[in-house]
Amino acid sequence: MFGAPPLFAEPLLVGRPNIGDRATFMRHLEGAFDRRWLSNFGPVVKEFEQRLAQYLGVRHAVTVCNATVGLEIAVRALGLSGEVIVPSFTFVATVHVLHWLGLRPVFVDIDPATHNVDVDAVRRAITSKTSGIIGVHLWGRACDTEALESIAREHDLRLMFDAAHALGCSHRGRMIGGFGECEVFSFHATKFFNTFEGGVITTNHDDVAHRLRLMSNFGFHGLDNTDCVGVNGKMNEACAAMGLANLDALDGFVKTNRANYEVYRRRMAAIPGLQCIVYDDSERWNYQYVVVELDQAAFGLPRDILYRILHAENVMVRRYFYPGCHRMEPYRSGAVGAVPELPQTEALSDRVLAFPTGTQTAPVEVDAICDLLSCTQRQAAVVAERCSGSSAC
Ligand code: T4K
Repeated sequence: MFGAPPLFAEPLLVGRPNIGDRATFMRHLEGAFDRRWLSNFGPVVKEFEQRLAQYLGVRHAVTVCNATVGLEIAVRALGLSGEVIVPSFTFVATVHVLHWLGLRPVFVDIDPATHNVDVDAVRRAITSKTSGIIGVHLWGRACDTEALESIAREHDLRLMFDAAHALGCSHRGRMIGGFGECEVFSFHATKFFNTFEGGVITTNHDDVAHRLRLMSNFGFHGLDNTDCVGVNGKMNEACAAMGLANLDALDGFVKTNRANYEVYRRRMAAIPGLQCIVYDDSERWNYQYVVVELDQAAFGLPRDILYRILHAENVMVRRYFYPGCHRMEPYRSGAVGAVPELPQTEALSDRVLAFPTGTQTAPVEVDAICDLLSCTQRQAAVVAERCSGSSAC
């Protein structure tokens, strides 16, 4: 700080890729080269889909080139139209997909305890034009799927989940993947489990799976015939090779993330004003997002000052998901109607920080980050104490 070299010589990043065994990846890739079969439902993709379906305990796993396209295909496959209810506190892809497809995203607020959609707000947002709900299992913590399923049944709405963060996480003992009519996972490089780019749509509904497969391949049914509109949403063999190598390594990724998370959580419990996300032992987690809420009064500094201090020390925390989609373009200019007030979303997005973890971050580095946080908080408290009552401050 203040002219001294940063605490870390190299930046510690959120979202550093976890990479499984390179030889396994290369072996699958060599097979694809030998076969001269690189895309369009090759054997590596097929094996990857089978292993995913087995791991998640679902009937169908339809791989896609990324989760954004996966969400678009899912929205089309479920036949959503008009208005779709969605949280604003999410990565902007969830919302862009709807606007991109000509639908109207209807933003709802979140429950500050879970960061997921507030189910009462969902009920209040239903109109005669509502066709569906997209819940987002933020940070891998499941939405209140039971409440959302019952709202969907009651109002005859389609229900799907953006499960981009949730591979390897469970809800009431069941792996996320089989809730709603379908769920969409991201395998982007920054996710705890990656295929460079990629994703999968999971479902237990045979008819939905059929449409997903058609739509991810231009609607083709046979060589010269299309059954419906479609897009090129296919995963290729190289991405699936990465997926197979990373599936073998998945338990190790979780173990590493958990070790880091436990250091963060233990250390932050002793720092006033910081509240680390709780992943309790009642479920399975991937521990990918170490999300921390900062209480400015108790910590002594605003979130954005701490953000700058950490960046100056090469701890590249992220403000996921500031400022909330409804305060981003084109939504804040009213592209989908009046901009709603979402007090919980706005307050939470002003106080969150996501910290580095994953296989490129060691527990000893996490300890050093927490030393820095602790020291910063103590200094802030001293300055606040000295300034109290002083007109110069
Ligand atoms: N729904 C939700 C809830 C999502 O969070 C996402 C994606 C989606 C849907 C859509 O999924 P995909 O269509 O992407 O499959 C990143 C990711 O690009 C995005 O996938 C992810 N969510 C989002 C939360 O994070 P940015 O804008 O933060 O990316 P960027 O380039 O700033 O990188 C993030 C961090 O990762 C940096 O610290 C750098 C580091 N990084 C990144 C890459 C690509 C690496 O260390 N190595 C790498 O190869 O969006």
